[in-house]
Amino acid sequence: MFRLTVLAAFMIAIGCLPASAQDKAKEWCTNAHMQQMTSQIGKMTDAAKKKEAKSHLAMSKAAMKAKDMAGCVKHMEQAHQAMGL
Ligand SMILES: [Cu+2]
Repeated sequence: MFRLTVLAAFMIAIGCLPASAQDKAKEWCTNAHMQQMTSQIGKMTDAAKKKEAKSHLAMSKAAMKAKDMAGCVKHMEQAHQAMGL
């Protein structure tokens, strides 16, 4: 029952996002992408931008864990920006 409630809340959170954000959430808000981001940030040479990217990635990860897909996408976009993507 609890699992169902969590799943339902998740579906609602996804459903509230615009279609483009839903696609982004599916692509970015995954453990695989988080790992990819961590390794890419590790290769950055600009210390200030690296720190910025890291902090946005941490917030994106936290949002993902909280099933906050809108927040996850928002912070991921900011992390990408700091990385110059
Ligand atoms: Cu990313």
